Amino acid sequence: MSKEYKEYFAAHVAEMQRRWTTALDAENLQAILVHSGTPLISFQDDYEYAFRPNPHFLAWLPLTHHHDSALLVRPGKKPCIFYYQPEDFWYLAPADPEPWWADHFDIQLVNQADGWCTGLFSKLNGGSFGIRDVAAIGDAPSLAGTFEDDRINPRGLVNRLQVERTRKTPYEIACMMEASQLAARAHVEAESAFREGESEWRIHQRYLGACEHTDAQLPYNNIVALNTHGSVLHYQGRDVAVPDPVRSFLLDAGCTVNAYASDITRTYAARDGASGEDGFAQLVAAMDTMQQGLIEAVRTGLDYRELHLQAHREIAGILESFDLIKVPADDAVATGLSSVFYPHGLGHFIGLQTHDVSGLTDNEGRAIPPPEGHPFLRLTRVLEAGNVLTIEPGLYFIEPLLRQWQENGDAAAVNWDRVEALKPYGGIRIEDNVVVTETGSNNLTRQAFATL
Ligand SMILES: [Mn+2]
Repeated sequence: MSKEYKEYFAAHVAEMQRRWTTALDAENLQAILVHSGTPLISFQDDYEYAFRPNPHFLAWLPLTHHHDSALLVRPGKKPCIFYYQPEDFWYLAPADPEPWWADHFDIQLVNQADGWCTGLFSKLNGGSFGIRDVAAIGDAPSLAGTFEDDRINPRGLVNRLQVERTRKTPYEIACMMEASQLAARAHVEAESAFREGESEWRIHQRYLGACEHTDAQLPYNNIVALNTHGSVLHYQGRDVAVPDPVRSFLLDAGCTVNAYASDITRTYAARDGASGEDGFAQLVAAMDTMQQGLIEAVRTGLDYRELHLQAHREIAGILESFDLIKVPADDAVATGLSSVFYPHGLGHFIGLQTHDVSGLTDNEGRAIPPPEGHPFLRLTRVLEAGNVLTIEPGLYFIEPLLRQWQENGDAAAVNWDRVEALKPYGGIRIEDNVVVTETGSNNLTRQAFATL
């Protein structure tokens, strides 16, 4: 269908140069130094925490584990990377730069962690500006020794660069498509493990095996939930014991390609016995149809808050038609009852970060608040072409929320017998990753499953 990401990389770097030059002009600066980051070592130990490079660095370079390097961006100049490649016999040194990306950069190899600093000053001496004309972006402690406070992560500049990151280039979309394909393959393997009666721990291992990721390479911690664990929204366990009976399986898991994420959720009913009688499988099917309908509405100019509220109305409609509530759907939304079953937001931007930047601000950096009563919505923008976001409605039987409603809400509005019957199944979430286009949207997730 589409070209490989490498074929789009030259155009991506050119677009990044154009965007950053515009931001530099607007902020009256001459250059930006982006530091990839420095590993954090645990207290009184020699053990490093899992390292993730600065996403502003990753937006230029596919160096997903590369610390203590820095990139210098100046208008009209090839971007220059101070590429940290120490001689080390404790750790594997970073490989030599690969031509497909390296050809677009001026590469200076440095073998000291602060080598970027010497390199930066040699560039300045040959130029017509000083260190005060350079902004630094990153969290490396060493930046503070070189830059004054007001030049490290200046708010106006960072906001401009983050807003640009909401508009994905063809290279970025190709990376995310590949991340979707990897994750789809791993989801299919995980579903097989579930059908074979495996534990959460084993299902997780089968997922990792299918996508050839380590845990640290995943964009976020997989949610691998059997039965009631599906009602814990960020369930982090990996039970080694298999519950009896197995009723349901919720898997929220993604992959990364060049640090670009996919974020996919599927929910399955066990085929043997009870799930059919209680209507859980039918409920999953109804949620899937509803989620596809929401994606139909995605296009340039749509206020995402409206789509979130539409999801509430539709989920309340499903609750009504499955006899889980005894009030009309509109009442369930108005009283907050729909939030008992669906307490999170419809979705979020996705890219170099699973919950990608600028979802809650306009293009000028002003906050766009979520609708009243919906504090967890992470995306409140009007959509633009090139945005990539998730659509992930859910319906859960969450013990503490149900209890609170029973005690403080209109208890008679709920059909408690039906709720009790479905509670052992945990919950349902269906999540796809969608690219906004001029005329509609492009569903990376469904395409990825279809091409397996
Ligand atoms: Mn998500």
